Amino acid sequence: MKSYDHKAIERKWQGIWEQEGAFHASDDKSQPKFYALIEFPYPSGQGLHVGHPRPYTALDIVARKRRMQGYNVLFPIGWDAFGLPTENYAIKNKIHPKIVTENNIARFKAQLQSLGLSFDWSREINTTDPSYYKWTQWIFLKLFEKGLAYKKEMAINWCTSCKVGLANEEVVGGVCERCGGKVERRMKTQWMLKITEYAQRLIDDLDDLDYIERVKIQQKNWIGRSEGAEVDFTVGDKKLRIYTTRPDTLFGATYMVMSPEHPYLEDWKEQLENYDEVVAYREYANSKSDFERTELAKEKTGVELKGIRAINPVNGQSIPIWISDYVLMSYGTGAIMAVPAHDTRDWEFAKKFGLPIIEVVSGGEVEKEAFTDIANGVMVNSGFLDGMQVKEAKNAIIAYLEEKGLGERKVNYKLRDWVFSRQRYWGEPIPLVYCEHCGKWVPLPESELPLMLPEVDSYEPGPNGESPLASMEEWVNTTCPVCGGPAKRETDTMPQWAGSSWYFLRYMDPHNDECLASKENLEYWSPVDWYNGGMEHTTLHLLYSRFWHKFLYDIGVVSTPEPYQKRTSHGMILGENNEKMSKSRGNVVNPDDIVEEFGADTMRLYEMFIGDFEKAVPWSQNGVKGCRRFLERVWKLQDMVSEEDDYTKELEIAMHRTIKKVSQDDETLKFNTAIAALMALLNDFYSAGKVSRAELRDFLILLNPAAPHITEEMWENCGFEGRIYQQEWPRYDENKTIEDTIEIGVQINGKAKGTVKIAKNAAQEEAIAAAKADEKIGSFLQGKTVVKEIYVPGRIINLVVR
Ligand code: ANZ
Ligand code: ZN
Repeated sequence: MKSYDHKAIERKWQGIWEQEGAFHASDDKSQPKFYALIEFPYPSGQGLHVGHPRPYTALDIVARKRRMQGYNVLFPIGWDAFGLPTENYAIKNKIHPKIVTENNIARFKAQLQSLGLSFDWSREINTTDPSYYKWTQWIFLKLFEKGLAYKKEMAINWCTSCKVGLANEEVVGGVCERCGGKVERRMKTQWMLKITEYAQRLIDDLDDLDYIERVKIQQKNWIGRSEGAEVDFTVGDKKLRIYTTRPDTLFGATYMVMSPEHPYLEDWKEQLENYDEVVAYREYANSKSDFERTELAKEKTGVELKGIRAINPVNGQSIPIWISDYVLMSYGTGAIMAVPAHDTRDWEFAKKFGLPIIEVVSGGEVEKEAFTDIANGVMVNSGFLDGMQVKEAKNAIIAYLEEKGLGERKVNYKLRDWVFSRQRYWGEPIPLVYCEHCGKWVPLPESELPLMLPEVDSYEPGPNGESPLASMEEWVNTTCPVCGGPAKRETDTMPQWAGSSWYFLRYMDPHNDECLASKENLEYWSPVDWYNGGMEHTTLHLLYSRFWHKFLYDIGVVSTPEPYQKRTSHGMILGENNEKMSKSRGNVVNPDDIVEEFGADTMRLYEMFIGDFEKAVPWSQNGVKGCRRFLERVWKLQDMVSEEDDYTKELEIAMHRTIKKVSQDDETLKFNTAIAALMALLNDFYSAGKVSRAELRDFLILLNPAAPHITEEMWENCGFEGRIYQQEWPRYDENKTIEDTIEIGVQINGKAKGTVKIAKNAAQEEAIAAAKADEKIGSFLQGKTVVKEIYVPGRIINLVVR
């Protein structure tokens, strides 16, 4: 037999699949469908990272398996190609971003194709293609038409190095998410999308979705629903309204705090004895990001308003008013009642400025720290609330406030509207013009879409952060579609999140030029059945695209209220020493090198075998070699085939068990243990010294989704009919899977840490994989490197870690 030549085999089968259109989704809607989706890549200049193939291979396994189970599978790919890195590169190297994008895509595409992923390349999309962004613009116009896009002068997060406004989500730890540059506050007029109108539905509808729990939790926290009340305090002839989640503590309010940007401060210009000090403080606060302002740990600052005081509506007490940066204008009403006894920030502020602390919920020592436990406290010093539990007191005080007209029950959300303009070149033009005569923003008629991105000489933003489009007078000056008078185009472009907010719909009908996708196709393919992507996209892309989809549902474009039925997420691949892979650390593994030396099948298998799919794992070149050795042993099965056409008696149970195990594990993200089961079965073949045709046949099918090329080649070599990708997924008989299992102890560095259940005759790989997959054992391994694995059959597993 020839030796295992991965290069020849992989080239051959990639060519055949392409030629046969093996993985094209069919338009025959009589079949059951399955839509598997991965997050389409941003074609950066760095090319593919070894982190990319991990989720791609996982869903490729699912997609290939579903085809074998008789589904019409849509497993598409495309390019999320607008955005800053490309534009910055274009500016630096004086190459048009379009060319940069083309080159990057060509490289990415070749890399992805070399991995044998079963994408339907006939549906490839590109967000920068006018035939695509025509529909991004169309959706924007619909949002505009329904009043969900509006322009607002606002303080924005301004990245001083990218020279671009950032959404709150793009500021991480006070710096720019992309470049790590300093973020300042600036006033700017921006297009906004009213995602807040969908806040409640975005929470409620999570209930019916199969998202992994941590995604649901993060989305809920991000939307940040809280229940409380708004209450009016009297200040002179004005009512100063506050928002509180703890109206029960109203008797403990010893001062008020307003945001330095609160509009009342201007109204009080005359009354205030220290107006200058207020203005100076506002400037100081403005230089900081919201993140810095609200950080719990930071030293509290503030200015007392001299010359005015507030009256607490429930006890008539006169209390001082302060301004401080920790109160944001963008949340609640921009003013709070401060209850230092029961709120940590207020407590620190009161201690610093010597303000009184009055306990209103008993159970703590409020002179030492704020008492914030709401489950066990009882109300004190609170008039008619005394003796009540917190929850009871909350309802009682709200009823009282509502009855007296002093306030009302109120739900608030942390979620802010989505800042939808960027003052940059490489994005979708916003299809609106401003007409002086009509006195408003006027949408372009649909027939004028796409509004093409014009050619410019320089893509650099202007010195004050204007979009590069602003300097193109010829393009900017146009006529009003309504009155025909002179009008000016909007020169901001859309943020990178625009194109990815609906791309999964375009895959359903990518070449349609009448609509974003036909009704029949949308109905047939929706929703995406399984979407896998990074946890870092939970609060941005995932929320944005759910919002757009709900909007499209409301206007009758799509047929389901939610875009994705199931959402899972993968862990990162780290460098060998458990550090993040990066150029500066010199620990980057190039997937091309692995594919070249060991083959795509080894690469794929390794990335699935590397560890728990949901956790971060370090790369291991030895692990790669191990997977290659496994495939070489698989290859040699060709010399061991017997003439028997059934399962042999000896291996019948092992066959049924393995089919069951692989079938189930591939559904629950346990690709590593699925592969371990195949390794164990291979050992069984070797122990028997032979493999029957039926055994080999099903073994190859089970292995095919993870290692598609070698299995296709062996299928052909062994004279099985057709292609392996056209076969049916093997079935198992539950009665024939029953076999003795044993419970076995697991040690880490010689110390007993738990037990796992394994098959009595489990092979070393299987036993070790079961131990690693165990939740308890796994938690001891987090962040460690396993240097030695010992298995004493039937007795003990010992892992030596560093
Ligand atoms: C009085 C009080 C007493 C509060 C107490 C808390 C505990 P969440 O849950 O995040 O919605 N707050 C209201 N508006 C604010 C703003 N614009 N900037 C900063 N803080 C603001 O938090 C609501 C609580 O955060 C509110 O309830 C208010 O403080 C504060 F024992 O009011 B609380
Ligand atoms: Zn007009």
